[in-house]
Amino acid sequence: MAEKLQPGKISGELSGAGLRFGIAVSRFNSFITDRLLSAAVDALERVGALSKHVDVVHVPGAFELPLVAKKLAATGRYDALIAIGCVLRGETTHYEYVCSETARGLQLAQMDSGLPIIFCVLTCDTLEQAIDRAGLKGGNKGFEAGLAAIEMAQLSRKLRAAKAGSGATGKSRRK
Ligand code: INI
Repeated sequence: MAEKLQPGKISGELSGAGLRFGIAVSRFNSFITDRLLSAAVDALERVGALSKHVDVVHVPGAFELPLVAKKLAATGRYDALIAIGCVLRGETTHYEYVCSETARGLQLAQMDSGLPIIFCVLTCDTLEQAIDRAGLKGGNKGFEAGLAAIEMAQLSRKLRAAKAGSGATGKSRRK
């Protein structure tokens, strides 16, 4: 009978010790983004990240997040970035442009740089929906983003180590 397959697992632990994070946060709808930022910082703090290893950069609106994320990534200083914004649907198509270009720009920055960039941009129809996601009914997406940043930073480290041939799974390779 064939051996039961036991795949090697590579996962990112939730430990922030020694990791550096950059957070880009938009001032537009700061009533919401301030709450997302506090929760993201809280998540980083709870898993052992240090103040001196977390930088926060403010930008005018969500549309400006991709460029700043790209510049932060280019410093080589960080293990992961978090982009925080809140776009609310208005009467015009402006909403669609801001949402799609922000998402596209952040994904491009992430793929070009190879640095994890966590997407914490709320795109909501109403302020009420945004409030729900910034700590009222739907939890706080900022906290989730903080945890995602830690996990992705750890995972990236392991995959870098695996690439360098140091056995990221902790299991020896079977011959
Ligand atoms: N920016 C936001 O972050 N959220 C919004 O809801 C928003 N709306 O609705 O217009 C918004 N617009 C500003 C945009 O992000 C840029 O800062 C601006 O266009 C200057 O480039």
